[in-house]
Amino acid sequence: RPRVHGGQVAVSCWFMRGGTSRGPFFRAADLPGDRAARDAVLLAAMGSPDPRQIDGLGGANPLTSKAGIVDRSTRDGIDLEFLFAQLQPDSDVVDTTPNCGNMLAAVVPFAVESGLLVPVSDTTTARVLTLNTGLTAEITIRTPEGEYGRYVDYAGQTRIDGVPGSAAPVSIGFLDTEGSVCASLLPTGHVRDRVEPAGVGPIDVTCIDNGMPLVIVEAAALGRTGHESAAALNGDTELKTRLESLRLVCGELMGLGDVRAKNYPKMTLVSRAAHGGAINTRSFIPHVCHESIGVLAAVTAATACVLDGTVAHDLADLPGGDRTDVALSVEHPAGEFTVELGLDPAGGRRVTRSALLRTARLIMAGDVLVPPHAWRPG
Ligand code: NQM
Repeated sequence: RPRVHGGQVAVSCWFMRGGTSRGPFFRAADLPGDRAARDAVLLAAMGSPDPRQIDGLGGANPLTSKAGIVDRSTRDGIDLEFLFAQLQPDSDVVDTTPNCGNMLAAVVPFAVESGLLVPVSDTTTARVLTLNTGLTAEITIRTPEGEYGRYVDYAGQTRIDGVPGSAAPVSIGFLDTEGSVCASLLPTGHVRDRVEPAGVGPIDVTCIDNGMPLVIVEAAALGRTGHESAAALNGDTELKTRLESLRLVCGELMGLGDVRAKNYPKMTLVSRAAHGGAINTRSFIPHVCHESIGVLAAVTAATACVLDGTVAHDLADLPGGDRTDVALSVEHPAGEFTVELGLDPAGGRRVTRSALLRTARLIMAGDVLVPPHAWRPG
C-alpha cells in the first residue's frame, strides 16, 4: 500500500544538487520495482512531458530534469548501486542508458542522508556501481562528528565553475570508463573519421566513449569559433540542424543505431583553449548547449586530447614529457573543469583512470506527491 497525503501518493524524496545538475533522489525500495510503473512516478514527480514542467519538480532544462535511484549493494567490493534517469522537459521518455557524473556526485551524500550508509569517520568513502553502464566510482565525502552524531558537511572551499559560491569537496575516482554505452573507447575503430552528412559536407570527427559517448568536431569546421556563449549557441538553429544531421550519421557509425530519440552521443565542439587550459569545449546534450560540461563528457573530451590523431589532440595544449599522470583543464562556457588522467606508460597514451572534484548539496528532504493515477504498485 502506498503512503498517502490527502488524495495523493507520498514518496520519500531528497532533492539534491550534484555538481552542475539537480534532481530528486529516491531509495530504490520507495519506488515501484516494475520499470513502467517506476517511470510513471518519475514523470509525474518531474512534471514531464511539459516544456515548463510546471506540475512537477523539473527545472525546464535537461540539467534539471534528472533523477537518481540508490540502493545498498550486496556485490563484492561495492557499497552502493546508483541508477541515473534522464528525463526531458517535453518528452515522456525516461532514459536510463547513459551515466551522469554530476548526479553521481550526490549519491554518497544522499546515501548518508537517507540512512542507506552510516558514516563512521571524518571522511566516508564508498564504491558506487552505476547500473546504467556498469561503471564503478570511488567517492569520498566529509562526514564530521556533530552534536547529534556524524553528518554530511556541505560547507567548504571547493569551487566548481557553473555553481555559485564554494562547498565541501566530493572527490570522484573512476577506473573503468572505456566504452560505457558504446562497445569500446573508439567505437568506429578509428581515432578520426571523415563523414559527409547531407547539408554539412565532408567533416572530420572523433567518435569516442570514455564514460560518455561523444562526437568531437572542430568548431571552426562548422564556421564557429567555439567561444560563443551557451545562449548564443542555443539560439543558433542553423548550427543545431547541422549538428543533428552529423549526430545521426555518427550514431550509426558508433554502433548506436538510430539515435534520433536518444540522449547520446553528445556533440562536442572543440577549439584552442583561451584561458590557459588544455582545450575549449561547447557540449550539446544533445540538443541544448550545456552551460558548462558533463563530468564524464569532460573525462571523455580530456581522453581525446591525449590520444594521437584525434580532432581534439591537434588543438590541445598538453604538458610535455612522458608522464603517467596529467591534469587537463577543459574549458567550457562557465569556466573550466580540471580532470586528472592516469596514463598507462606501457600502452601508448591509454587512459587507465581519472579523478576529479565536484560538490553537492541536499536542498530539500520530504515527500514528493504524485497524483494517484501515476502510482501503480509493482
Ligand atoms: O557527462 C549532462 C550533466 C550531464 C552529464 C548530459 C554528466 C556527465 O552535466 O557525466 O554529468 O550530458 O546530459 O549532468
